[in-house]
Amino acid sequence: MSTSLFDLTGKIALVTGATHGLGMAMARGIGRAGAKVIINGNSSQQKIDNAVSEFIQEGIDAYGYRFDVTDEKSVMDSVGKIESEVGPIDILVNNAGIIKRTPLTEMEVEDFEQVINVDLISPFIVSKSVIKGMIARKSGKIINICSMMSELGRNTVGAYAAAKGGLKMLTKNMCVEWARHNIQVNGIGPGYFATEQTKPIRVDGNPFNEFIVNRTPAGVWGEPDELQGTAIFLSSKASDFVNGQILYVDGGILATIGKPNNEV
Ligand code: GCO
Repeated sequence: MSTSLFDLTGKIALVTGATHGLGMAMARGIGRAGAKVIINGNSSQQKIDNAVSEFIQEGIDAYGYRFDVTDEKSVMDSVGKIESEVGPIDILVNNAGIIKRTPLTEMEVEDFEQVINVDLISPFIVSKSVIKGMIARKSGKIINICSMMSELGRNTVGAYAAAKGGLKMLTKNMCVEWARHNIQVNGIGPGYFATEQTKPIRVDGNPFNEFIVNRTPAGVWGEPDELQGTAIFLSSKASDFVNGQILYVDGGILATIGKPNNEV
């Protein structure tokens, strides 16, 4: 009998794009809270195997499944395999995502489409495969990983902002359609975190690095593990009446218009 509102013992969580970065950190947090964790990736089986063995060494009950989240048939087949081999998916974290930093005037249409496919359409595809079981069981948690770009634009990330802005509204619409089945659908909007994805804009000397530190009231880049608490909260009983919300974990970025460089 779980005693804590935040205890995920007995739950099964699928986290897409969880072989590295924020996805892996959130999957680790959800696992540490007691859930069985299904790690999805599509780049290499070795990366999936490495992540699974790392989690198992830490005492987390982890499994790995490689599938392309943009391929509906592959997703449906994989979800079916997961639910027969591991068990029903109680928690889905749609984390898999890509970014292409190119000015819109120079961006090829196929590049724009690829960002939309991975960052916006795949959460729909994976949720559509998982939701049938959740509705049948009248219980489920879906967490869509949004972004600062769900609220703000910036040069060179137009496709990503369009996708993440759309994912914010898709989250709200999933809530509207599925809340009646005791399914909670929320988003997490990470601020600027120190990951491989942000490495190119975080290197010392890159003006963007100083800009972000200055633009973030906390004055630092986030560390991936700092997303774990929010991921556990939105996966747990503690958030059973929270629905259609995007929780921004951003060190205060969205609370401020910023400050002059020389202001303390
Ligand atoms: C960028 C960054 C951002 C962050 C994150 C912010 O190029 O501006 O990569 O997109 O990764 O999405 O929430």
